Amino acid sequence: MKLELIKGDITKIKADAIVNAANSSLLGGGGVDGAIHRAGGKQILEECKEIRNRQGKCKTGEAVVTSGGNLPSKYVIHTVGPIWNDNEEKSSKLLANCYLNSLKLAESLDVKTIAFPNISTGVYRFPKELAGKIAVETIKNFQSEMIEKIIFVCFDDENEEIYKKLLEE
Ligand code: AR6
Repeated sequence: MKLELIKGDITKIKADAIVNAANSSLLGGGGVDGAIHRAGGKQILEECKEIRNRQGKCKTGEAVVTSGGNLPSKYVIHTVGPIWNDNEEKSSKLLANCYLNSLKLAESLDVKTIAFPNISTGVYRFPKELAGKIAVETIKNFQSEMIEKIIFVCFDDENEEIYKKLLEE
C-alpha cells in the first residue's frame, strides 16, 4: 500500500473513493462535508437520505457509502468523526474506527485508491498532531490485498506539516 500526501481540496481528487468527515445526520454541514456536497451535487444528498431512511443516523466511528455524484471519484465514503472532549482514550478509539471502517467498506467495493481528509480536526476540534498519528498508524496496520494507494489530503498548513513528518518516519 502506497501512502501519499496532497495539499488541497479533496473534491478535486480523482480516486476510486474519497472519504467525507460527515456528521451523524448525514445531511451535510460545513467544512469538507459542505465542500463535498456542493461539488458532488444533490445526488449525494439524495443517497444519504435513503441511507437514513434505511438505517437511521450514522453513529460516530461508522461509515456508509454513496456514489460520487458529479465528483471525479466513484464513491464517497461518509464517516462520522468524534467531537473532541477530554476523554482522550475514547475519542482516539472512535477516530481510529473512522479510518478502519472506511477502509473495510472501501475494500468491499473493490476500491484501489482512496483519499482521506483530516477527520475531526476542524469543527470537531480533535488535536491535529494526535489525529494524524492515529490516522497513519491505523492505516499502516491495515492489511489489504485490494487497496493500492491511500492519499492524505491536507487542507491547512498545520496538518500538511504534521503529515509530512509522520510519513517521513
Ligand atoms: N478538502 C479537504 N479538506 C478540507 C476541505 C476540503 N475541501 N475543507 C476543509 N477541510 P471539518 P470535522 C479540512 O470541520 O472536524 C461539518 O460541518 C479542514 O481543514 O470539515 O470532522 C460536518 O457536517 C480540517 O482539517 O470536519 C460535521 O458537522 C478537516 O477538513 C463537522 O463539520 C476536517 O474539518 C465535522 O467536523
